[in-house]
Amino acid sequence: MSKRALITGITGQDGSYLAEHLLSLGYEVHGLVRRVALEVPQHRFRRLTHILDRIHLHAASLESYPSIFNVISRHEFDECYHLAAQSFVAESFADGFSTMDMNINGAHFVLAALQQLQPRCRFYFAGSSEMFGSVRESPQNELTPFHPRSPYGISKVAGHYLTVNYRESYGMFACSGILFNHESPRRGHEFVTRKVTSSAAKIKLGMAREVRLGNLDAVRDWGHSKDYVRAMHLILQQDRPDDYVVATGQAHSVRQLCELAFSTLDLDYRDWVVVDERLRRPAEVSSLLGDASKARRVLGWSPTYSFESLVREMVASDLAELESGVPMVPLESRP
Ligand code: NDP
Ligand code: GDR
Repeated sequence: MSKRALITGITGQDGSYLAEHLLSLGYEVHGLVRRVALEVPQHRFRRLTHILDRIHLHAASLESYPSIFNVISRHEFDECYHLAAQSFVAESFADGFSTMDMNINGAHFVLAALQQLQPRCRFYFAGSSEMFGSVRESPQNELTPFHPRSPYGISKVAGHYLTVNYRESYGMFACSGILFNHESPRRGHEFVTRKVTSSAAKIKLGMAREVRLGNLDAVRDWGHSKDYVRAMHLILQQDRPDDYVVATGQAHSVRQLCELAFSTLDLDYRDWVVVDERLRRPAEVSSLLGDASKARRVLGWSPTYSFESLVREMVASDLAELESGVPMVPLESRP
């Protein structure tokens, strides 16, 4: 019998790679999507086009407990990956209230519905290195104290502890993956890696004349989403539930990201990058670096992409997409 998994946030970067990964392992994959996504599938399902006929989609929203309860009451799931969230840190400063609502209540709704209806379903929470924020030590591991620096980071700390609390209170197999930044050609354009790689490609093709960025000195531990969704799956395959840091252990600055992305196209980033102070955040997380020794030891996980191969893949993909003139694969069918 194949296992059945529910992925919230299946239309996002990680959700789409995780769905592919689980399908390749023989899972029956279900996804939770917003009702509006079903209404404009060409745009909202662009990361899922190639697998739409192999997954089952259900309409629900993080703001609505009844909609989540309804989906979980209709199907038995072996595993639930809760990835849906307002995931853009800068946006959480602009609208902290809706970020808190979606990210904290959303996680709580999924946990509560599972506890009531399917307490044996294994649960994964998408925790984040943003929980470390103003870091107390470097590199950060599972024992490093949290000090979030944004409404987003605060919402993820709450979701993390909700997960731990359901595990401790009800004996649920509930785990939090504390994942450091991970990117891919499917990354949203608002995040700095994709902004830089797509802008470099546009500049190369004469379609843009500059890219405006905020803090070039911010340092992040960047990995590839494909590697990180493998870790999510492994976390739920262990004998006992636990929390894990997932990271590459290699840190680079936004400036180094720019240098590499532009040099891949024989460009000098200093000719094209404009620092715009308005893009700085009210409170910045200056540097994050993960220590994933526990994930390596217990899960047997390790990343396959280097920073260089990640950035080169993203630049090549953006260039090819722009040259083809077809930014998104057209949708042929809808579920
Ligand atoms: P994305 O922003 O690409 O995807 C977010 C997903 O959440 C989308 O499918 C989106 O649906 C869905 N969503 C947002 N709001 C709602 C809502 N109100 N109701 C239902 N669904 C909603 O994020 P990623 O794939 O990059 O990240 C996945 C998760 O991992 C997130 O929780 C993120 O915070 C967390 N994370 C990500 C890291 C990273 O570096 N990528 C690192 C650490 C944690 P729609 O398409 O309709 O907008
Ligand atoms: P982050 O990713 O906030 O770490 O959250 P993002 O790519 O947005 O920022 C990374 C760093 O780059 C700096 N920066 C800029 N960022 C953006 N977006 N745009 C700019 O123009 C710019 N200039 C400089 C930022 O200040 C920051 O320091 C991501 C998300 O995926 C979260 O959901 C996830 O939890 C964390 O990674 C781990």
